[in-house]
Amino acid sequence: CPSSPKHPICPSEKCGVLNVTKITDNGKKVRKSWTSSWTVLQGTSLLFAKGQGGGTSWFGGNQSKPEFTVDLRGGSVEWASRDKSSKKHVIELKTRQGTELLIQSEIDSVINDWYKALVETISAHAWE
Ligand code: I3S
Repeated sequence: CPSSPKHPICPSEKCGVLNVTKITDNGKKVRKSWTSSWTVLQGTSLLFAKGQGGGTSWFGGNQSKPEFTVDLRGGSVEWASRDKSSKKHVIELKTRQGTELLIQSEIDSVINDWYKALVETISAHAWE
């Protein structure tokens, strides 16, 4: 995982900056709000920290916590249909808890790698 000057620590298999919005929260539809998030895949958890310009404080250190975490076990991932977003390269992630997220990057190779990583994580833990 490449480190960046703003995020020197990457303790996980995969991390990077992605555009993210929730569309459903525990089964309830919510208004879209795209934000750029530092995203970390750690085991079966996907963690998001809001904002990429927040100085050194980051949840890999000891000062701050992730903004939001989802458990990938029992979830599903697919490429979002055009009615979900007008953006390119959008992944739709659904959790067992009934939260749906859209995850996007303008860079094909970046989003394709995330897609693979999410599919692998979900299928590797399918029986948990
Ligand atoms: O699915 P929608 O409602 O077309 O999503 C768009 C809106 O969330 C829009 O914000 P407001 O209508 O709340 O101002 C966002 O700016 C757009 O990015 C959303 O659409 P895309 O197609 O970019 O996901």
